[in-house]
Parts: sequence; structure tokens; C-alpha cells
Amino acid sequence: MPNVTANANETANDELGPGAYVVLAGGVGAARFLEGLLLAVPPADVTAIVNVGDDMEWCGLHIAPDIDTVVYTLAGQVNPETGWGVRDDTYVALERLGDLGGPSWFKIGARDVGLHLARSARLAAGDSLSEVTASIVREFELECTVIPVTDDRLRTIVRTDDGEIAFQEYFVQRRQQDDVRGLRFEGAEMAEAAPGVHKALTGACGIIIAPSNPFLSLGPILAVPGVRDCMLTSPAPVAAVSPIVGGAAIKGPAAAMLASLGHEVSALGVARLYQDFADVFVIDNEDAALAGPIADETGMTCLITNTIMSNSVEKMALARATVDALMAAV
Ligand code: FO1
Repeated sequence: MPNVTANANETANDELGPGAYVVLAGGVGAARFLEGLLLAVPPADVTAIVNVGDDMEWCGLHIAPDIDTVVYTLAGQVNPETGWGVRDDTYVALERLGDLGGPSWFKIGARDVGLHLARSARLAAGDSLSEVTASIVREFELECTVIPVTDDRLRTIVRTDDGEIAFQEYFVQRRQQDDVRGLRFEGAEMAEAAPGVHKALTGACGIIIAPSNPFLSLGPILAVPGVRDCMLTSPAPVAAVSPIVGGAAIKGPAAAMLASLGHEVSALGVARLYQDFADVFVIDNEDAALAGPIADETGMTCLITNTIMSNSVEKMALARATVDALMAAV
């Protein structure tokens, strides 16, 4: 059981240097990509800047699903069936909560809840989300750095035909069945990037946008003031891995959202979203025919490779190929 205790001066990776890779990360797809990256380069060289737009208050606790998915995955503790939550967890506490009329639609396991209790207690005591996250990362014995994009309150609000709803209500409770008409990142305008975010982006030797949802995962990260500017001005090359393969999302509602928000449902549709700052776009072998159109229209170099990460070998191969393409783009 992790011991998430306070520790003075804990912040981001101070050792950024020539081998530093920064990954902009959402949940499951990003965590799998990071698993491969930690096999491909020294783990201490990796910093993940993670979305917090999915965070929610649940029964008075602060839940940070994307941070936890990254941590549980890299620690080898994630539930392999779902890609989130803890392996072999039980739901006895949740059942009792449901019996008592509480919100049992969000599946918080009994092991998982211990982490939320520890995090929430420290936040209530005045520690920042990035400090608490650094402690959790240390207690799970991870060698990489994980930073929430901001310590401030930032929440993704989804506009549907039934009005605006909170992110997890859209994603979990209503099972992503609403057409998404727009997104709002509540709190983003006033948010400050967490300590270490700007330094990581400007000091990196390469920045990688994980195969995450460009709207739900990258949207909140890029909405934090200064982050998009860092991406535009950083001397580091930027690679983005397409979460769309053969016109479908590897996981989640990315394809449906591209359509409902008026974009082409293809890797080209995603490439257009990143063309302002990305140098390399990574597409699956299945989309090889799009490499020419993507390069012609966006100016990005395309890496064509297997992007389906079914096992450790494939995860590492994708990360290695992405890093190599990044270095070739310098
Ligand atoms: N996803 C679900 O589809 N259903 C759930 O009940 C659920 C619970 C949950 C609890 C903790 C956690 O860290 C993640 C959880 N997720 C659940 C995943 C989460 O909603 C999404 O993966 C992300 O927010 C999208 O990246």
C-alpha cells in the first residue's frame, strides 16, 4: 500500500537535459505508450505531463483518473481488463455505498480508494496536486516524473444536445452516447501550469503527444495558459501519435468526436489539429496511404509503423520508432 506522506521540496524532474523526453498524456493509450517509452529510453529521462480535465470530486475525495491510470500502469498494478483501476480490486465498499444510496456508477475499487483518501487528505492539508503526485510516483517506485498539467482546478465540461454535463457523467455514467457539440475547460483560463511544466517543455530533447484523445486529453493540457506557446516555441522536435487507425479510435470516443465536431474522421483529421507545432506524425501501417496527403498538407514528416500496442514488444517498438523519428527531425 503506498505511503503518500508529505515531503518538502518534492517537485518535477530537475535533471532535464540532452536525453529528456516529455510526453503529453491522457489515460489508457498514453499509459501504454509510456510503458513502451520506459523500456526504450532510461526511465529517469521521461516526464509525463498529464491531463486533469477528467478529475472529479467523488464523495468528498479528489479522483485524478489519468494520473492514476499512468501510475498504476507503469507500476504494473493496473487492471489489465479495463486499462484503469487496480488489478484484482474488490468493490465491497462501493456496494455498501450503493446500498446506502450513494453514487455507485463510478467504479472505485477498495484498493483504489486508499489512494484517493491519501491524495485527498494531503490536498486538504494544503499540499498541491503536483506535490502529492510526486509522492505517489515515488511510493510506487517509478523512476520517471509525472506532473499534472496544473495544480489548479480544471474540469472538462461537455456540451451535448441535452445541455452541458461534467466529463465523467458524459464518459462513464452516460457511456459516451451523447453527440459532443463542444467542450469547455472550466478553470483553464485562470490556471497556471504546474511547477516543472514549462521547464520540461522548453528543456526537452523531444516532446511526444501520446495516442490520446486530441479533444478530451490534449484539449485541457493545451488550454492551460502558456502550454501551447511552449509547444510552439520549444526548440525540441514534437511528435504526435495518431489515436485513430483506419478511421476508428483505438479506444474511446475520439472518432465519434471528430465527426460531431466537424473534423475528418481519419489520421489526417487528427494531424490537422497538431500541425501548428508537431514535426512528426506517427500513423499506423493500415493508414500508410495517408502519409503523402498528411505530409503535403501539414508539412509534417510521417512515420508509418505499427501503433497497436498489444504487448510489451509492440509498446517498446512504437516508442523506439517514435524517438528515432524525433531525433531525425532535429
Ligand atoms: N471508466 C469507466 O468506463 N467506468 C468507470 O466506472 C470508471 C471508474 C474509474 C475509477 C477510477 C479511475 O482512475 C478511472 C476510472 N475510469 C472508469 C476510467 C476513466 O473514467 C477514464 O479512463 C478517463 O477519465 C479517460 O481517460
